[in-house]
Amino acid sequence: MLSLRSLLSQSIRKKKKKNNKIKHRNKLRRKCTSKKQNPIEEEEEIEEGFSLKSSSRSNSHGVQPLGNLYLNPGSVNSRNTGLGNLQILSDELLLDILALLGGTHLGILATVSKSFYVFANHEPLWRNLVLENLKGGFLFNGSWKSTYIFGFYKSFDDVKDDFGLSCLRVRDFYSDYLFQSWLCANLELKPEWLERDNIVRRRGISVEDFVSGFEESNKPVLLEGCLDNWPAIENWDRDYLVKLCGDLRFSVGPVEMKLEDYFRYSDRVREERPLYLFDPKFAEKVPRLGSEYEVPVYFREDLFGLLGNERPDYRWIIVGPAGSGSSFHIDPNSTSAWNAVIKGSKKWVLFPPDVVPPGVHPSPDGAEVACPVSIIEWFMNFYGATKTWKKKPIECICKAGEVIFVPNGWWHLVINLEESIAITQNYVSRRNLLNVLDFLQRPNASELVSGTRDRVNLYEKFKNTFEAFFPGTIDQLVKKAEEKKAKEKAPSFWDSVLDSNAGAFKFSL
Ligand SMILES: O=C(O)CCC(=O)C(=O)O
Repeated sequence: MLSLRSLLSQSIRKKKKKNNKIKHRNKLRRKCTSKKQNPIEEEEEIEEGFSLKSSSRSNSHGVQPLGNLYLNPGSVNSRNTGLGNLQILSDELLLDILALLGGTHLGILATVSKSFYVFANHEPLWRNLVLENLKGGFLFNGSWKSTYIFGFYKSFDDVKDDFGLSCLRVRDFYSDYLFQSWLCANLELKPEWLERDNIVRRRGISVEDFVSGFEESNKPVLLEGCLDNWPAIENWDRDYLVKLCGDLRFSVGPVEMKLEDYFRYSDRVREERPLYLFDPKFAEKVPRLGSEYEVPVYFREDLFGLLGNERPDYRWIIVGPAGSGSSFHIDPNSTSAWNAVIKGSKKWVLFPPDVVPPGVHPSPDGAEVACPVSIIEWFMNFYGATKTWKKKPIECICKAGEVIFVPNGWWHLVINLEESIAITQNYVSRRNLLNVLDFLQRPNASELVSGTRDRVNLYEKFKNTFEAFFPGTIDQLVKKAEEKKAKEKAPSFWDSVLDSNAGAFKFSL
């Protein structure tokens, strides 16, 4: 019999995104629904040990995975009967069409049939409407639909409180797409997804050891104890930040929000891909934030700094609730990065440049990446595949006070395990200068280069500025890289002895 997981993996929902820096308890184990309502979920709960978040919202419209239809003989999918001729459209296409409607028409459409009621109440549609129409000026109400209505009709009593909108449960509505969207928003991370911890950890190493042991070999490392002197570690929590930042707005996905409003949202939200605060101008907006941390000694050589204000975006404050994070990507412009956790903790999964993570499909020119809609979906459908891979990903949980080094070209995924505050910076040192120059002069630089308006000219500008400061260094680095490559290719003494022996043996036959 099909399990829920196999059903879900048949309908992998892909999202495409630019390969840029985006730049997102008391656990009560309980079953998805009662056995009678949902036999597959019941079985999956026992078989796979999935559990829902203690604060999970019920599957408000009663949508079931398609597999349940086949286990309920005689039942007719009310998804189809209520859509009329539109039933031939896939759920995804139907939702794309509904996304063209404004709030009023979406509201009216919800009254047409039970099926339209479910589709027209799909929360991501209302999320888009809120973000498009109210920008970052919304007060999240517990659901995007109520936030939208309250944003426009403040006197509408019914929507004043969280979850105040009445929700109808629709019987016999089967859709993998809608069910998975709800499931991914409400699923607790499985403990086995967090168990593997195979990153190298170092405390108090010298800069030389960092360079020779990790930067030159382009290997990740988790550095402990190097944020101890940061005032940020002591000071930064949500009360401090809200007070310090007041009414200033920070980049949150496509909008700008006040911190207070963002925390109101992140406290109440239960969605598959929570909005993530990721702001590259935080230190210009609030200079005190910039002065309460310093670049760890290992990362102080940052050659993009030679460009002054013309350098691409390079530092971000990152804030997000549990479940928020960054889906698989490679960092911009072939830079390396460090990411320091100030509050909370983050689960990291990293793959080296020559291994594309399962479920991730970069376009041939690398400008776009198709990957599962959410991080949870990746864990559900693809994480297991890595168990049998020879080249296992590097994984760890990075806790407050720790820094991870992300070498250039490495794929990485990050999920916050609790509300987290972090600082990350991308940089170019002499160890990755040639990679960066190579990246900046690719033929499709206008698509690939990010974090600056002057994408096409960045190569010339950076190369010329660097040459002016360090004449001849690029040639030296090229020569060194060629020597290294030749050394790697040349057979060792023993290989050459064995080769010549083998040859001698062959000819003596
Ligand atoms: O969500 C995070 O903290 C990770 C951010 C990240 O992957 C990046 O800055 O490249």
